[in-house]
Amino acid sequence: MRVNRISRARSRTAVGLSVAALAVGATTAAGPAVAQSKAAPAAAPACSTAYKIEQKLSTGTTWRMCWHYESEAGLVLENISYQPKGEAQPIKVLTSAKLGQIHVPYDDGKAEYDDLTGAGFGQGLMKMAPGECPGGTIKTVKIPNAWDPQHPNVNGLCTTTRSRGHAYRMEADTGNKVFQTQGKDLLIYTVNKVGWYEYISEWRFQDDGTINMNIGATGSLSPGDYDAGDGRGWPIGTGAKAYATSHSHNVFWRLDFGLDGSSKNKVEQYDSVVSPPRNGNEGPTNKTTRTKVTKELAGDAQNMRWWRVVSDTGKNKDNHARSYEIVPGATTKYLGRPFTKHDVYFTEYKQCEQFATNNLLNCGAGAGKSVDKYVNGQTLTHPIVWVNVGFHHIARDEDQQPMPVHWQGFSLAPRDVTAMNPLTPPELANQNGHVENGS
Ligand SMILES: [Cu+2]
Repeated sequence: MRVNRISRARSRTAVGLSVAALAVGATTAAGPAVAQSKAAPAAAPACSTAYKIEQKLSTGTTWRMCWHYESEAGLVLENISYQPKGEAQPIKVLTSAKLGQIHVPYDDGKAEYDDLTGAGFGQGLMKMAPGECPGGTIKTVKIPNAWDPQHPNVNGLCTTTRSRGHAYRMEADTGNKVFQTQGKDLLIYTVNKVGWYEYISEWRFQDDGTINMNIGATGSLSPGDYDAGDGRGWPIGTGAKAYATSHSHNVFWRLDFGLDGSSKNKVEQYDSVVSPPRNGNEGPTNKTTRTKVTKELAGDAQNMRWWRVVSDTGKNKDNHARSYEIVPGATTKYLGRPFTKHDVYFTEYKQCEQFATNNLLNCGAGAGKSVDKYVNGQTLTHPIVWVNVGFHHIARDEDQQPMPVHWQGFSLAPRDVTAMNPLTPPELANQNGHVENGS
């Protein structure tokens, strides 16, 4: 069923081609990624103009990066750096960022897909109509090892900018002045068709240093799935005949940090515990503790728990170590497989570990093929961060037709990357640390 949907997605390539092409694509896809990851020296992107994305937003922040496209993983962003107006140099954030897998198990147990390495995600890059990249540029992408060798070039990578509303607002101490800025984002996205679904992979780089990664699922429900006769589906046509089978979309992102140009980043976990009032205090107390994550970890989100990746070398002008905090989005964790049981995985960099499940690369005899197996006690010197965000899709009447975009993802928020709000207006630039208002 799914295979037929792929052939619809990418012209009408013979389905038999897919398996062989995938195997070839696996080795070549790994090539450039490896070279880039090992080199990763400078903050400035090292790539030709065609593969460079550089955007100075109207608020003064510049994002720079390189991109390339892999046969299975699709878009890969590399050497991503951030330079707000007060910084003399670009600050490198990530060496590479890409999807690690989209795992789709069906509730009836009859189907389970790995959309990247088993269902043609990368091959399903869609040509974008000009109207769906408003104000931006659509770049041409050459799909490596294209299943349709006659048409490897697809106008399918949109880069544009968008307003996001208030970046901040503050009324001045005196007078009527209101300090306010409307935030601007750089947006980069592709649309990849897998079967009847179309996944919008969106990367959003905000002028305040925040990075958002989201997958939007749209397209159509699969007509072939309207057969859940075992009570696991939801009726979506007239009456109660066509039951769409419920399923999950478990999306993984793979992030190779390179804060301040070094792969030697540290990982920290923070937990806060609230205790009832005592000793005559009015209110409950809350104690926050830091745990250094020095070995590979399969981490579980909890109330008042968070992680950050800390620069080994770089400090901001307040002499605080630069870091990025992982801010999870809404998730529904799928407990059916060991690799989807955890929200975040920190693994030591290994060239052959490229996918969170159904890894195509050979890591040697006995090596695991999924991210849970990559966690095997190694000391973290060059951590790779895998973030797992799940969505349990119980179809509804509104999913026809087309299916409204459903987003899932997470953010990376800067923590002490700059000494102050990177968008601080000049009049407030002296208000760092303890400030006596009105003095
Ligand atoms: Cu779905």
